[in-house]
Amino acid sequence: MDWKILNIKNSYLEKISRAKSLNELDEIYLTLFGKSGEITLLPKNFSELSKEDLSKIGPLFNRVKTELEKAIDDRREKVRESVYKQLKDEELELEEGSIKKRKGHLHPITALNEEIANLGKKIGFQQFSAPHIDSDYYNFEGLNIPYGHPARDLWDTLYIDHPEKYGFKEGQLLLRTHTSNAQIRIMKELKLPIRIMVIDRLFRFENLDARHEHTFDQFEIVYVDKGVSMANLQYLSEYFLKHIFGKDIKVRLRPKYYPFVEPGAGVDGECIFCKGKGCKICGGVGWLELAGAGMIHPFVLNMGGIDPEKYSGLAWGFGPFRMAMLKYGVEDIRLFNSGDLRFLERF
Ligand code: FA5
Repeated sequence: MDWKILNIKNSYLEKISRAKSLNELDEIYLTLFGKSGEITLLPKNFSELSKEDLSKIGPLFNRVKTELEKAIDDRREKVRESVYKQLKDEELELEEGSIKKRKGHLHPITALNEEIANLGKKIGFQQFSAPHIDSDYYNFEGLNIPYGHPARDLWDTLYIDHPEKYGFKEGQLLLRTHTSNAQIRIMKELKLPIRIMVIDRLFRFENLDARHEHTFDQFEIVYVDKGVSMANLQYLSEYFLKHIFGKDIKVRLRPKYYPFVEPGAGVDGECIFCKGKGCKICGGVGWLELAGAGMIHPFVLNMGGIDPEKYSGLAWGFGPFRMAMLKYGVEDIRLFNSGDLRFLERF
């Protein structure tokens, strides 16, 4: 064993002293100290050693490990110095036009949200905003989802401890799990008829995968007037989706339960990755759920101070991140928040 340790030491000290770049040193570091690096794996065999051998090998192993780490650090410093020196010695040749200007652009989600906002504005919908940190009442209770109701499990919620720190006196505080937390405020604060859109951020304690983020946007519509029906919902869905995806987009409405609408619907777009056949990205179903929607429940209209006998309303919450996946052919939703320039430069 001691022979093996010394062998690793000698051969790697030699390699380290010859390394000419930081990349080369990173590679050496990984072969030694990475998950299955030579140094990382060595102690696995220590259990086979006698006590006496272990008392010699243990300290030797620790010494060699520290020596190799230090050799890599020192060599890194030397490589850096020589790169700086080289740069200093090089003459900078600057001519007009020799530096390319990098032009920025809007993030694809911001661009899509702007497109949505303009489409809504054209047909008389105005924007409204509600708090990101909100009370349980606006996010759940007032939307017909009382404490302990099983439907709360539909939203994996991030609760906030010690609300007094944020200037609130009592009651449970949370990060809103949907833009529907705006609904009661919209009804209470605005005059009828109501045509509102909320395009904003929300947060969930989510299991992440190709189509689930923890921080994402929703585009909520609240439309309340006399005689509003599911036909308006169908029309508005088509209006927005056909403008955004082109008129060939295949959309389906299917029954879906939300406690704050009756009837409720899920709005799906055909998965462009498998053309409806079912793949990893759409979870094998051939469709990507783009929105939840429905006719506003009389309980919620009452909470908003609106008489459900006289008025009816529709609401939906679209997911612009999911829409952007379909529109731009993005195979993993997590790329949008990644800040990875290689991804952002695709747009
Ligand atoms: C809601 O959040 C309801 N508030 C929607 C609603 C509004 C229903 C008004 C009825 C009336 P849901 O949890 O299904 O519903 O989310 C709505 C949309 O947000 C989904 O269809 C999807 O497009 C998007 N979405 C949901 N979860 C995620 C996630 N983890 N990552 C990215 N997008 C998501």
